[in-house]
Amino acid sequence: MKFDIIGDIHGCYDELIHLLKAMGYVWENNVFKHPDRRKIVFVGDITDRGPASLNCIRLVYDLVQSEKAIYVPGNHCNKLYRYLIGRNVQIKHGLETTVAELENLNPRERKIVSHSFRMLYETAPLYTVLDEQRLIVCHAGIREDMIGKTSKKVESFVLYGDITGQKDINGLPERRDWAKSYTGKALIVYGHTPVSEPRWKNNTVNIDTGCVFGGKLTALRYPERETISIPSEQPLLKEKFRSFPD
Ligand SMILES: [Mn+2]
Repeated sequence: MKFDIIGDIHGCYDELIHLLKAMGYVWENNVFKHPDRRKIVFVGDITDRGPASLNCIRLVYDLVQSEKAIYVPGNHCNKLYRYLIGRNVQIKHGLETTVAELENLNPRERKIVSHSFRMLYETAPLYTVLDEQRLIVCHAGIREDMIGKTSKKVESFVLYGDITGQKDINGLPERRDWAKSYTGKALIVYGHTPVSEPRWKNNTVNIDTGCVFGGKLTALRYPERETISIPSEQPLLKEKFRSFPD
């Protein structure tokens, strides 16, 4: 099986459609299909901040339902899910855009899209192990010793990365560079931390190229290990991108 793994979308629906078409997916019988029967894998954070989060939910839900795609959740997905099941979450850091879209719907439409997202989230694996354990897709990363496990500690790492609990000089949560010490054989494909170009490090690749911050939406084609990107239609916010010393 061949895969096209797509980075953090954050409501950038138009760029997602462009990317799927650029990779050869065709719209047929109300679903995107690839003539070579490739499968899409989403790294999570499909909603929040961008202009069309609900369309992203609808499309990802339909693709997963029709077994054309696999979805793993990101931290924004986790928070939206908790909001939808009535937990007391803070409506900020991008969630406010998705909530505003929901509030613009009539109650029936709102119920449908909320139900779709809840189903999507509840049936999603925390991360996915593919191609006979040669490929792992997870939102923020995973340590080699965590592969195959699903404890609370693993969940936190997969959703938020290797956080220290401290803030960096820009006031953002400090994240350790876990990829730097990864020595595993499986290729780990992840997102979560916006970088201006896909970042390869020790058999890991970060494909969150900050589409919602004016970067680009990137996919990794596997097993080819080639990336393809679509430029963002959003204004560029340079300060949102991180760089890593090698
Ligand atoms: Mn994230």
